[in-house]
Amino acid sequence: MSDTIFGKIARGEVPADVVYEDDEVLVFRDLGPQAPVHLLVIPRKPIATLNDAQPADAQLLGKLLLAAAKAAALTGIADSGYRTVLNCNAAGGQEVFHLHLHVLGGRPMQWPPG
Ligand code: DGP
Repeated sequence: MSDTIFGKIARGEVPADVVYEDDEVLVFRDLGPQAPVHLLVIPRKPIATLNDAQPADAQLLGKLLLAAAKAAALTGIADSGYRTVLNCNAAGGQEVFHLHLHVLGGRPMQWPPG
């Protein structure tokens, strides 16, 4: 896959407001927040879309969810509640082709999403 802005953030080449990181996962605040708390959870490993994830990535995908919950707790939205969103490809609304989970909280969420 080609490099993306999230690849640069993962490598520390572009700054981000990081709220959690470990060897495999990075969580930082979205530049254009759609809620009072809007986080992005990315694997350091570049995977373009969910369609590109392989069975060997299963543990890493689980770690993204665990990191989302940890970051929700760290930013104070775990108990009130939050939404995770994973956009895949054009019709799914994906703009950055480095797999990422959105974590949105700090306000009530509507259903269905647009
Ligand atoms: P998606 O549409 O699912 O690919 O979401 C991409 C998100 O990434 C979008 O909410 C805006 C955010 N974003 C784009 N560029 C940057 C950036 O350079 N830094 C940060 N923190 N967020 C970015």
